[in-house]
This record gives sequence, C-alpha cells and structure tokens, in this order.
Amino acid sequence: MTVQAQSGMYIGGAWRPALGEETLPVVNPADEQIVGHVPAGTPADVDAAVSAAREAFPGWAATPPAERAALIGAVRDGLAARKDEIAATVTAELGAPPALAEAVHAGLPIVVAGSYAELAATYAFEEKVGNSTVYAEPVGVVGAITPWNYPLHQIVAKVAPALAAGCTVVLKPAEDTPLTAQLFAQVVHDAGLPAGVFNLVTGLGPVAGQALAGHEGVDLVSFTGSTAVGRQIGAVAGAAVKRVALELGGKSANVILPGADLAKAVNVGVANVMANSGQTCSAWTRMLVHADVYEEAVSLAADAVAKYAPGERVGPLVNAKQLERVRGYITKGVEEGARIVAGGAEAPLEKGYYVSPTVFADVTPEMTIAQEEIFGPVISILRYEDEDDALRIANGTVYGLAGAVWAAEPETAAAFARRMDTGQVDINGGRFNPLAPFGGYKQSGVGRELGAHGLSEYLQTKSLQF
Ligand code: TXE
Repeated sequence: MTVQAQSGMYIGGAWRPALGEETLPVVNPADEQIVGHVPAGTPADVDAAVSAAREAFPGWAATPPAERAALIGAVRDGLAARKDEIAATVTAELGAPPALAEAVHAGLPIVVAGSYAELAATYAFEEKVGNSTVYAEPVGVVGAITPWNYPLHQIVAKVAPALAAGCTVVLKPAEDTPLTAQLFAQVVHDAGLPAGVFNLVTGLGPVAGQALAGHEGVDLVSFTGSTAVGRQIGAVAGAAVKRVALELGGKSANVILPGADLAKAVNVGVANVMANSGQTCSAWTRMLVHADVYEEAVSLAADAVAKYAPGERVGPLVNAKQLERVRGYITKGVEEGARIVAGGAEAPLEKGYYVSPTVFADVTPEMTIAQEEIFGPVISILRYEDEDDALRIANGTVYGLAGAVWAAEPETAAAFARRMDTGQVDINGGRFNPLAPFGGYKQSGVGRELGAHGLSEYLQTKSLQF
C-alpha cells in the first residue's frame, strides 16, 4: 500500500515547502517496500517552526481552558473519524498487524485525546493556599521528540496535555514513522486550532531532533526514546536550565508469587511481551517464577508463544537495525548460557524484519538479556527462591518503568509492588487506566505522562500573596 505523504512541513497553520532538498524514504518493515517519502528537516525548518510556536504562544496561553478543551475535543473527534486511515498508515510504516493497529495504535490516542479534552476543562489552574492564590501557567514552547514504537500514541501523549496546559508545540516524530505524524497534523489543522499552536518538522534525529532539543526558543523538551539519546538531551537541557521530560527504556519484571494462578500469569505475561513485537518500553520482559513451579512455567510459556505466528499475530520489527540488534541479544543469551525453549535468532520468514517469538529459560540476573532492553519478542524467565530474592531480582536493573505482580490475593501482590522501584505495576492482570500516571523510576526517565500528572508537566506555578 502507498500512503498519501505530504511534501512539506506543517508550520504556522499551513503545509509549507521544506527549506532543504533532501527527502527520507519510509519503508514498510513487513515487506521492505517503500511506502512514501517525507522531507528531511534542516535546522532552518526547525527555526521556522519554533518562531511560529513562539508567536502563537501568548494567544493560546490566554485562551480560556474551556475553549482549549473544545479544540482538543475536536482533535479527538478527528482522530475517531479517521481511525481506519490512521490504522492503515501505522500498518504501512510500522508493519503492525491490522487488528493491533486498529485497537491500540489508532484506538488508544482517541481515548487519551478525549481524557485531555476533559482535563483541560476541569483542571484547577488556580487555587487558594492560605493567603495565596497559586496559578498554574503554561511553560511555553514545547519541543516534542517521539519514537516509532507507538507512533500516534507517543505524539498524543505529549501534544494533548501540552495543548491543554496552554503550551504551543513543535513535533519532531521518528524518521521511521513520519506518515502517521503528518496525518495527525492534518487532523489538528481540520480541527481548527489557531495557526502556530501545533507545528510539525519531519527529519533525522541527529539533525532536526538535535536542533529542536537545543533550540533557545524552546522552553521544555519532552523526549521518548533510547536512554542514550535521552541522556544527551537531558544534558543539553540541563546546561540551558530548561525543563525536560524523558521517557526512556525499561526491563520490567512480571513477578509471579507462590499461590498465583500460574497459567493466567504466564499467558498474560507472554501476551504482554508479544504485543507490538516486543517494541514496548513497559513490556514485562523478565518473568520471575518460584523455583517450585519453574519448569511448569517454562513449558506454559513455550506453549503460549507457539500461538504467536510471525506475520500473523506478531508483526516485524521496525527496521533492519532493530532486527540486527534483537538477533544480537538472542545470540548473546545463548553464549552466556541461557536455554532457548522457543524461537531463536534465525529469520522465520524470507521477507520483512521478523524475529521468532523467543523464550529463554535458566536466565540469571546478571546476564545481558536480563539487564538490557532488547525491544523484540523475547522473554527471559528467571528463578527465585523466596520473596526477598524475587524483590532483589526485580529491582536489580538500572531501569524502573513498569511491572506486574500476581498472587492469590491482590493485597499480597500490592504489598510486594509497593517495594518495587518502578513507576507502574499491574496487580493480578490490572486494567489499563488512561488517567494513571506513566513514567519511570531510576534510568527509565524523568517526569510522567497521562492524566493530571501528565498535564502538570507542562505547567509552572506562580503564587500571589495577599
Ligand atoms: O531510538 P532513538 P532508536 C529504545 C529501544 C530501542 C532503542 C533504539 O531499546 O531498541 O531505544 O531505538 C530522535 N537528538 N527505545 O534508535 O534514536 C529520533 O529521531 C534529538 C525505547 O529508534 O532514541 C526519534 O525521533 N533527537 C523507546 C527519537 O529520538 C534524536 C522507544 C527516538 O529515537 C537524536 C524507542 C538526537 N541526537 C526506542 N537522535 C521507548 N521509551 O518507548 C535520535 N533522535
């Protein structure tokens, strides 16, 4: 499928010709065919977009929250109206299976945009504290840099709260998935947002992304991506004393305590990692199982992954680089002595960047595959002896983004979860809540997305004493 691509940048309320000549191909990782081209943004394009956002800022910041809410609601409605087109675009540039593209990639952003239409209208932008009135005011111009793994969700999780807060935005989406970002810009345009409130510059990370992150006209940088790039962006923001939010990697633990429903915990755990081909920062990639039921869990996991056929339920990885990276981790796991019980490094299909769903048993906490983010459909199963041992293993990485705990009683699981160094934990399966804050402890990042916590990232307070 070819997708309608824009040849320019969305700046100041219109599609404008890019200032450079170069374009970037967009490749469908399922069949390695080019589906479109987008312009490669230059620092001059970024300058133009930041100027437009700066110009629009005072007016948008002064727009009553109820009016901002109505416009965010119109964006939500536009996303809902174009859901099929969005899903098809995500399938074309990420290779996501159509059912996943429809339900998650196109569906989730509608929910998140809707939540910010409501929050913009109800948030306490002004409160009395003793003899003071405290105002929550927008930080200013936001530079949003997003990854490819959930192309639209990552955009909406930054842009919707920024707009709700009264900030204006320049977005630099991932070079692998810019077509979804162009569609989003068109939805924003059709919703009638004032010119310059939202701007889009496509292009490469080290060129357009770097220019945006270091731009003196940007007051806050919100980045989701690799820890390596996050560290650089954090350093640049720190030097300029500007606000920064970082959503980085994870190595989350799925802790199955004695007495839990083992089959359910293993099956849901496998599904969690297989979703989006394992390209989810919060994926529960380490399964922690008590020694007494360890072999039973391993065989349940091997049976469960057999149901995830590459090319059907499991899509490809996003590009050839990620394929090499994930295969490298699988090879490393074998070299370090882990036992493969399903999958392996060999390509399962002739075309496309596919990896076989892979389960490793006999993984020990210090192995590379138990420490580093793999970002593919690969699960490591670790053995623990008692609860303290499980907690030590669960907390024993540099990351702390998410996790799961299973026990016979939810209270037992919750008590364990409170001792985990991580930002979000699902208890006995949990249920997704778009209003719950999402973000990392330790090197998984700084700041929170979603709900009121996500909105407050884009605000600064001013207090007047009477
Ligand atoms: O990320 P990058 P990559 C992790 C995951 C994956 C690894 C590498 O482990 O295997 O990162 O993925 C922009 N200045 N996550 O290489 O490079 C880039 O254009 C400014 C976890 O794709 O960090 C893109 O828009 N921006 C993650 C964005 O950063 C720069 C999601 C992310 O790309 C830049 C994705 C620079 N110097 C990967 N260099 C999550 N937390 O969900 C790149 N970019």
